[in-house]
Amino acid sequence: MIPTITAFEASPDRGRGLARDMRIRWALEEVGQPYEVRLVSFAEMKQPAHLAFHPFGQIPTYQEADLAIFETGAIVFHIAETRPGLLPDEANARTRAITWMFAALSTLEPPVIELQNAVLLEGDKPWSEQRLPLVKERIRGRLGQLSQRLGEADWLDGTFSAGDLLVQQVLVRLQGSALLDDYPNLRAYVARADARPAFKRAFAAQLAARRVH
Ligand code: GTB
Repeated sequence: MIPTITAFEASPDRGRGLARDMRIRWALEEVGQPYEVRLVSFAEMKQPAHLAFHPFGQIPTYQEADLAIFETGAIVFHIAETRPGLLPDEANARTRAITWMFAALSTLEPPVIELQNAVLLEGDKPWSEQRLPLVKERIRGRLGQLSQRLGEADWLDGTFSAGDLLVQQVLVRLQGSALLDDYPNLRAYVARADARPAFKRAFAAQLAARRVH
């Protein structure tokens, strides 16, 4: 059965691929799984019909036959578990790739979201100017560690995996800032992922969805 995902009817990022449906589209493209998209407005996301699929009233969601799930980490993991292409077959390599998925979402992403909130939601607060450098410093710390681990390798652990997909999707959120500039290998890593045909198809699809609305 063809899965259906949800995405913003009108993404505030104006098609820059920053909304989290991009992760799901990309994962589905990597494994060659066709999918359908149901676009939802901000108002619809808070209605009971959508809350039945997503208790926090957000996108993306994923429905396939009698399965309905939310949270991008769980969705990407489900896709990677059920189709070849995003996780290695060998047991230890597979577990290490899954480890990178968790690292992306629980170690790398929180400070990046913190920065976004500090700029967008708290930028007008009197203490914002003092806090912002601290938030940026925490991100730099993580980027330095990630950069060190990646070194000159193409991907974080051997071949491209769902772990790289999620790490790249966190790093792209920093592209508007200068934070990646000190880490040429991380910039190259993001560019390498951007160049993947599956990424390009997913990016074009979310952009096309945006143009319609
Ligand atoms: N932990 C959840 C997951 O990974 O699935 C987080 C889901 C989430 O944050 N969804 C956001 C949402 O539905 C959209 S992606 N927000 C609406 C709401 O909470 O009411 C986050 C996002 C939104 C906008 C931009 N942008 O414009 O650049 C980027 C990312």
